[in-house]
Amino acid sequence: MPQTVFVLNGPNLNLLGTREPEIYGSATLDDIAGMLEDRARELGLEIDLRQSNHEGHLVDWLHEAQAVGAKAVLLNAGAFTHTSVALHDAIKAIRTPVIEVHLSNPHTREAFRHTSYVGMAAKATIAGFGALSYLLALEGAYRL
Ligand code: CA2
Repeated sequence: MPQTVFVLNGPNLNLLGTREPEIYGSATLDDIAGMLEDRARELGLEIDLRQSNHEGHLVDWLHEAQAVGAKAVLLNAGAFTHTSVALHDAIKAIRTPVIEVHLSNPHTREAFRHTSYVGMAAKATIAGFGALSYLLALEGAYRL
């Protein structure tokens, strides 16, 4: 049975590819899902990609990742990255490794994006490569 990698996406990422391509690129979340699924097939992994605009859904899905024995979670928590102690605690509460993912590099942007409650709890962070950040995070998850 292939192991599953959860790919969890937070608020507004459902709009990816429709606005602000200069910051986030032109790939949609479906494009990213397709790219990850192609690579996952080669690696013998399965992708379970989800998006929600609600913080509690992301918390529940982190718990679920552990409950179903997922290999890893790739987490782009969107703006919750910079605000959510609940996500920080959820990452700490599970043993499943969580890799923080960002399309942009938050450290080159506004000061309010420089703090990451997710990053403080995550195993690793990949940021600034656009859609490729997700693929690089999958490569990292595979090697864990
Ligand atoms: O760079 C990233 O991946 C971010 O997680 C994206 C978040 C932002 O709040 C973080 O600081 C960095 C924002 C996602 C919003 O996505 C949009 C997609 C299309 C149009 C507008 C927003």
